[in-house]
Amino acid sequence: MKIHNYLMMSIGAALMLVSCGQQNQSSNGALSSSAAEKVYVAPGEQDEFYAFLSGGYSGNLTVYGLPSGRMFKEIPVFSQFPTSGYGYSEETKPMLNTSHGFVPWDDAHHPDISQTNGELDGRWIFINGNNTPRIARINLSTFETEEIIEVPNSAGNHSSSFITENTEYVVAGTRFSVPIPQRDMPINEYKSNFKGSLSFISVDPEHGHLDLKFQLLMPGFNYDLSHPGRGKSHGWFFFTTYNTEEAHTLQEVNASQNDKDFIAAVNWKKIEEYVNNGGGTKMPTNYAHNVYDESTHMATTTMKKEVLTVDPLKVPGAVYFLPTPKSPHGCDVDPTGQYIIGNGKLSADLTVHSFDKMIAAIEGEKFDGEAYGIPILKFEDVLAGQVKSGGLGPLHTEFDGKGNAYTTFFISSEVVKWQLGTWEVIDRKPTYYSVGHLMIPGGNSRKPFGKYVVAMNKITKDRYLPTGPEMEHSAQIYDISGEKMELIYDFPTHGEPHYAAGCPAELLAPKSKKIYRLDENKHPYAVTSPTGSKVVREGNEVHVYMSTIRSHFTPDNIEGIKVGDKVYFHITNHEQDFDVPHGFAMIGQNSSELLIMPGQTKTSVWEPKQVGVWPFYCTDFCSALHQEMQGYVRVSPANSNVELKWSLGE
Ligand code: RUQ
Ligand code: CUA
Repeated sequence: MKIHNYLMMSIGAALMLVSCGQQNQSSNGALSSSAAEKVYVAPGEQDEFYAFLSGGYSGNLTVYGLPSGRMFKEIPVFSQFPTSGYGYSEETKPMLNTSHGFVPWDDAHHPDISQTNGELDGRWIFINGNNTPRIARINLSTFETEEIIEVPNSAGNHSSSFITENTEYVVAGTRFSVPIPQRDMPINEYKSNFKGSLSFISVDPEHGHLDLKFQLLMPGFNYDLSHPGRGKSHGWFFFTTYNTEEAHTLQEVNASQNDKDFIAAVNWKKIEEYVNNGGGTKMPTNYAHNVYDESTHMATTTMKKEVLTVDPLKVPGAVYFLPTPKSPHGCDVDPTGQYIIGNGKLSADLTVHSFDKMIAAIEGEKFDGEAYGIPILKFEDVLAGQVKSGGLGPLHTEFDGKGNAYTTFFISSEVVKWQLGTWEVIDRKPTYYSVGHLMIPGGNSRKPFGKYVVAMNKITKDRYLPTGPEMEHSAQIYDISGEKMELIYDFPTHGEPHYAAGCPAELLAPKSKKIYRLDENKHPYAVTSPTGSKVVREGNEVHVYMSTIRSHFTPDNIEGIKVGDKVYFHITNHEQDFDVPHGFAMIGQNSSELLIMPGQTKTSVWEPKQVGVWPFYCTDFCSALHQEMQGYVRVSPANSNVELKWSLGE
């Protein structure tokens, strides 16, 4: 596939590594000085855009700057994260509860930033957990995960988490169809028995709180990706499907039989109305809803027992199928809301449907049969055009807001720029290598910021210094401000980014939270003044109410703990200064350290198993006396009568 030709030259003490031989990479590629200037953000200067890249199998979300490609943060979402103690602290453990118990990992794919009137508003970012179906909401002022809702009756939560243009709903569609409700049955009875659920989760406009409003129970296809209508098509949602064959084994052959699969067009406004008028059927189920409260610094889990399901046949006019070749993957809607693009991954051409034509065909009742009672529109009646791209394996499309679309091709490893309306290919540039998703800031909105496109690639190979058999995935930034795309930068990512969301820095930076106010701390174990520190025994449980400030813990000596106790360290950080967290780590604890933000309280549990005098310390280098920030706990035998006492400076 490519030629590796490393030429190593040592000049004096310097070692230069030059990679050449890639046919398409000419001297005016990423190494030219004008390209370097385009991505150079001088020391002390800041980036123009935030980019949020999903972490795929890392379960988290990473934050980068564009155009520098500098990584700013990893936001823990579905995975335990020892760096901050997320999923380890008592306050955040409930975030990872599900109906399957504590699930400390997921496969996070598609972030989407909240919108108002179809434009990014920068309040929240949503992301899906693909494996144990969940949707998370992250607050974009604290950059913390605030809410995770499990999605019942779903499996492989992939056509998610996309939002409607006023953030009315975050939508989650199932990739796998399954028995609904789940039950013991032969797998080969899949066909016509399994169902695919499309979930509409409402978002409270004030606080962002999520509520599973209704679930549409669709035929047993695979629902791959989705995007909302916008502008004229606001009120509709579009889902690509594959495996309309309803195969249950050897999918690579059996799910590729049909010449065309479908894009499902769902009129959610119509279904919302139906549901608001008492429509739908309540079904018993069990799913977790986890909410983090910023004032108590604590998450709680509520198990929900019921879901409202909707049979599409009960709401005439709500769902239609648009035939789309050939096992389409990406389902993308242009900024005007007129064009719906199906990226048929086994097709050479891109299929573009017209919203106006779709409405006309529906009104003219020109159907081409039905599938399980859902009308199928005629392909020719809804087709706006086809892009004869010459590429192979189209996956995803984004838009620049200037009438152009950019589609990734996995097999031919390129980004292709084409024009909406004329369907003409304008430019194509190779990616290194095998691009999956791509992202233009605001590319999934009415108002994209078409300056850069970021390609996220599946294979890295020789792009960076080798790091053993596994390389981090690579991303590439192209300048798209001109007629032709220009590759200007390469940077490594973390996990496997499937999709990203970007927005102008000025939308988020000014409102980014600096501290939590100590006088607003409502944590039940908070210590809001240093004199409030204490140690309280309740049977085998010991609660340490601890405070920290540069450079000590109060208390720092504790005696009277016994083997068999369960010790809760509730630590309040008394700093009220930006970017001064303190850490806490206890020897031998079966957990991670904690990072406690200014004004925040977090709890770490320790169950001492050995007699002795055991140290704890601050893990974050917080001052010149950081190494002095430490203390001891004396652990006595289970039957000892050493008195409980604590102190600082005695
Ligand atoms: S989607 S590229 Cu195409 Cu989840 Cu991964
Ligand atoms: Cu506090 Cu180091």
